[in-house]
Amino acid sequence: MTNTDHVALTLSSTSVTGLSGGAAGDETFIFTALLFLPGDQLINIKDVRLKPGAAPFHIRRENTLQNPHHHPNVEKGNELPGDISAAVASPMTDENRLIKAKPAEEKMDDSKFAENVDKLPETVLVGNENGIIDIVNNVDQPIEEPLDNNINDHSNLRAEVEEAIRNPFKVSHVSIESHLQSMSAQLAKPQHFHGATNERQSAVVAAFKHSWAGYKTYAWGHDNLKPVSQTSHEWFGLGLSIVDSLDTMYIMGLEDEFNEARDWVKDSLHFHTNRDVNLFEVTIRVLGGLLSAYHLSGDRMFLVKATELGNRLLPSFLSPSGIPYSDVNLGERSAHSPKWSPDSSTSEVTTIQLEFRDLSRSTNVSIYERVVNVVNEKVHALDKSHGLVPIFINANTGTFRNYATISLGARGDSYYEYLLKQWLQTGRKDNDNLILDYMQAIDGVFTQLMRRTPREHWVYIGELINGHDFKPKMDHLTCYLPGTLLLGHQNGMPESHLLLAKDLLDTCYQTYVRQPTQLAAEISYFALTDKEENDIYVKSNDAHNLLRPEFIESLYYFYALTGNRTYQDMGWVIFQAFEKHSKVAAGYTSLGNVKNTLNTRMRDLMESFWLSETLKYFYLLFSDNCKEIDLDKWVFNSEGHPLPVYQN
Ligand code: DMJ
Repeated sequence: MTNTDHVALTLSSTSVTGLSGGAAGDETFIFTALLFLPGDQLINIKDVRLKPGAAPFHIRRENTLQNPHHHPNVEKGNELPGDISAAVASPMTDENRLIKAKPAEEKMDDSKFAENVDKLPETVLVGNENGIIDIVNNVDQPIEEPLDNNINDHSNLRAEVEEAIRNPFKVSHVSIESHLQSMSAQLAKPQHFHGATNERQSAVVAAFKHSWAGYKTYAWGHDNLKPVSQTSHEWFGLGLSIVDSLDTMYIMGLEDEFNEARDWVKDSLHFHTNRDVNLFEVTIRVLGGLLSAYHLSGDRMFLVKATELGNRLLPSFLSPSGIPYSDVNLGERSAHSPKWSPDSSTSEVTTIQLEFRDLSRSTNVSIYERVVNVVNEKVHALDKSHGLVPIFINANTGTFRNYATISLGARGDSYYEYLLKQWLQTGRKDNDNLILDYMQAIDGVFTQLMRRTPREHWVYIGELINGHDFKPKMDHLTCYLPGTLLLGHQNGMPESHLLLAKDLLDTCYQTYVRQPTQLAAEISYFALTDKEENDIYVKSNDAHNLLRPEFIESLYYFYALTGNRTYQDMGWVIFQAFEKHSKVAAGYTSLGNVKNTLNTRMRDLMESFWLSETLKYFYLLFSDNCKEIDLDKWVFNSEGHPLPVYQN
């Protein structure tokens, strides 16, 4: 394929047959010349075209708690309305902006946006006697819906779940195939993509093909490729790289590769092995990957496999509380807490809902959605700290672990992501706890976790150790947040979310371009005082790069929702850095040290999220059509798999 090739692909159901490491390295930061180029702010509010009538939540903030670290240097006149305005007013000067923002070349067509968010409740935030912020609807009372509050309180649900576990090849007492046959008219129709249309997209496709060739040669059928030793890596024994890649290949127009992966799924993907797997990882990667492949290709074989897998994952939900156990044995169909702890990770039990709900909506079998709704309700009912959640939760008691860390990084991250995305998936319902919890959580981020560095004023999201003690540490995982905040703003969240998104995106970019390799470390630290040598720094043990997608994902949302090509240029810098430092003869490898170009210490693993997320988001970021995937119609799961938005 040449750089300018256009691939026309029309796949139909009939045509388709087919966390640490690193030792001491060079601690010196190298600043690129670009860093000091004069320019406008990277993101201008006017770049962002809000859906007409959006921003429906009018929040009175006079009673909200103040974060004293919000705005050390904001001058009067720069302030935005409300007490958080100064918190997000950028202190960045023109001199230290990286790249001058370019005008949007793709004009957004407002008429194509989904219906306005015009029926959402107005809310007010009031401080209660404990200083905790309550969100109070000042319009209608929430609509009471019948809930399966606890799977054990509802013998029907429990009995249905147990029946599905006993007969994983059946739904509603018939084979999965017969059931789907009976609802043929409602099954997904194939989507159409045209392949790469420019040199940058073609370069990403070439990177995918290089990765795929290495995987095929040295690790076919195994979970991951070890591209340096040219061997395979097994985690769950589910061919993770194949299943995670299906939709990426479909979107990129790689018909031959898609078909060979499809054949492997049909003939060789089995779930009967007596082996513990992680509920969350298998849900986002395998269930999400199969469902996305089904919705894009219209090939019902993927839905059959997804349904069998859904049945085999159900034992996790038979805990005393309804909060799922983290580990499930797909063959034995039993589940338990992790061996090392009685607790599940909070992000894990709250990052399975998009997939289970989609499985129910796709099959007209309600149990999958009902079991995850129980989890939603349980977690919603728990006490939180300013809307923020501890990172551990006990599946037996259904309570958060006392004094657990609060973080938007590892084990906390996608709780917040899925509050918003579930609300989008279900048609942005009025008075929905999901969006109210999301808003309260982001307010908690503002008041409890967000700070600026003292000299250069980079905005970052820290952690609360023991739930209380602030630590100026941010995982790369947190760099998903700018994209999620922008997506929320596009759907009616307040202006402050946009401004935080913008500032945080800038900071995440810095975590890349300040490193000699131009690749971000797994964890970055931020100065608390102006006595520290650097505003942003990386400890030697945190200097690894695992080919993670989060920042590229955020760049994608910024491009998709603004059409501003500046974000493509930022992504291109990073893509080239991966090409330079991570590419090896048999694929792309994780690195142990991003702080020294001469000693990157290859770690020899190509995680499946490189294929499902990082390369997919690069490809979509570089598209000439910022709406190649319409974010009004599709919602990406946490592993980068697009699933359809439903109207309710
Ligand atoms: C992916 O598996 C998912 O994005 C998950 O939500 C977080 N970790 C990895 C990528 O970094």
